[in-house]
Formats: sequence, C-alpha cells, structure tokens
Amino acid sequence: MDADVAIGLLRTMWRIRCFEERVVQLKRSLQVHGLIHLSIGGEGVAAAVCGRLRDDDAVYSGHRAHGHAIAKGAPIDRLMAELMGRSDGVCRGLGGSMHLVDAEHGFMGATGVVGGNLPLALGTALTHHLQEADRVTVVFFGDGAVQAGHFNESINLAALWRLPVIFVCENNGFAEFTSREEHSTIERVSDVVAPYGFERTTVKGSDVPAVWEAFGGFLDAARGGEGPFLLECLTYRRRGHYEGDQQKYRDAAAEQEWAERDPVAQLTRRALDEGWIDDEAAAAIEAEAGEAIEEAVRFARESPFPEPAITAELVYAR
Ligand SMILES: Cc1ncc(C[n+]2csc(CCOP(=O)(O)OP(=O)(O)O)c2C)c(N)n1
Ligand SMILES: [Mg+2]
Repeated sequence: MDADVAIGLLRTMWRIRCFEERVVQLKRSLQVHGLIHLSIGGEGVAAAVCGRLRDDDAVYSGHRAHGHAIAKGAPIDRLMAELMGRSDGVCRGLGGSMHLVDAEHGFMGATGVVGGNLPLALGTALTHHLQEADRVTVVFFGDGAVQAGHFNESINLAALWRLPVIFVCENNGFAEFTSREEHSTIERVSDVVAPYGFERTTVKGSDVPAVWEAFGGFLDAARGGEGPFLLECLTYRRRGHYEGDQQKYRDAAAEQEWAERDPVAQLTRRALDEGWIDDEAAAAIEAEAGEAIEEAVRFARESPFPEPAITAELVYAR
C-alpha cells in the first residue's frame, strides 16, 4: 500500500464514520426513518473493496449498506436525503436505509432479505460473463446469510459456471443477537465453501491493507475472466444490530479489544508512522468528512418529502 492509496482509504472511512455517527443523532431525533443498521467499526472492508472497483463494476449489499454505497461512489447528499425520506434521495425517498440503489455508480442495491442479494449478484455476473466483459460483481453478505439455502445454491452455480463474482463476507460473529457458535459448527465462512474448489481466504477486516491486498489479487483474476472467489473479513460492529438494540448479549472485553483494533484508528496510526501524513493532515481528513456530511444534511433538509401521488405512479399492476 502506498501513501496515496492509504490517504484515499482514510478519506472514505471517515466519510462513512461521520455519515453514520450523524445518522445516529438524526434517528434519535426522528429525522431519519425506518430501521437502521450501522457498520461503525467495519468501515475498512467497504473502503478497501469498493476503493478498488470501477463505476461499471457491480456491488450488491445487504441491510448494513451505508458504507458500501458511500465507498462505491453514491453521492452522500442523496443518500442522506434517502434516509430522511426526501424526494431527492437515491430512491426518491421511498426506499430508506435498506433499499439504497445507485446504478449509475454500480451500486446495485441494498436489501433487507438476508442473503437475497447473492442470487441477484449471480445474474449480473452471468450477464457480464456472457458479454465477455471485464466487469466484476461483488456481493457483500454477513455470516448470518451463510446458513440460508440460497447461499449454497448461489455458491454452487457460481463455481459451476465460473462466474466473475467475488463473494465478500463480513463475518462479525453475530446474526442479529445470536453468536456464530450458537448457529453453526463451522467457524470460518471460507471453510464452508471449501468443497467447491475455488480460491478463498480469510483476513482481519480491521487490517485495511490486508483487505486491500487480498481483494486486489482476486479482482485482477476476476477481471481476467476467472472466478468465483470468496474473501472473508473478520469484523466487529461497534453498535447494536440495529439502532435501538439494547445489546444485552454484548461482551465488554470484546468491545474493548475491538475498540483498540478500530480500522480508522489503525490506518491513521500506520499513515502517521510511515510519514504519509502528519497530525494536522489527519485532523483535516476527519474535519473535511464532517463538513461534507453537514452539507449533505443541509441538502436533505431542503429537499421536499415525496408527494403521496407518486406511490400510484410507481405500481405496475392496476
Ligand atoms: C431471509 C431473512 N431471514 C431473516 C431475516 C431477519 N434478519 C435480519 S438481519 C439478520 C441477521 C443477519 O446477520 P448477518 O448476515 O451476519 O449480518 P449482520 O447483521 O451481522 O451484519 C436476520 C436473521 C431477514 N431480514 N431476512
Ligand atoms: Mg453477522
């Protein structure tokens, strides 16, 4: 990793962090609507994976989607407007946090259906494969999606048809309030797909350069027409499953340990140690992100709520 890449990734991570910290406040004051799942503590995966992609590569996300959308280049003002239910939102304010889509930047969508994005990603990858395009599809999912039947169906077809798709698992050890050991005997998701014979690896998701390197190798191969691949990133969500979760299951020692491993803090320390940035530059990156988010909130507040009549325009059947 070089200085420019590290600085770019820090910028993206800070934008995600500031966006989500602002969303916490806006949710509490009832200005953001719907169920909200945050990725605070896991921003490094979104930044490193999406930071390597082109606009014409496709990304599918799940219910914890803000970071993926921001890192893939979706405009933060329109994302904020979407969460606030405004008509300038990426889905005209009708989708909200779990239904973000920005096809222009290759962000093909969030979904509230756990694992439901896997077969959809396969369709995009099959299209690119048949077109002999060098476009790559990435699908993010959690460890909780792995026990769903369509996970196995999707992995099987992707392997059989050698599709240019990269499965990126953010394994935070929890599916809602249930720890992985309570719902599976297989600790590593990369081991679940072992029999299919394609390349897979597990990295620490808080080690942003490690994610960058591992994903980069898979991406080059997938661009060259190989696939599929699976990258498992071990992460941690520093907030509840959703905003409002009482978190009775949370282990204080793990919380402390992961606070020290925070990806934003880790990469900042590395950048300072390497002399890529000084303290002033580090503070400026954070401040710029904060200002951009405030600008996004202003934009969203100025945008009107959608007219009720729009709901009739958007139905297909009479
Ligand atoms: C098909 C389906 N089953 C169950 C749910 C309820 N549900 C919402 S999030 C979640 C856990 C998902 O865990 P994981 O995939 O590990 O993602 P994480 O929340 O940890 O990021 C479940 C079971 C759902 N939304 N969709
Ligand atoms: Mg999980």
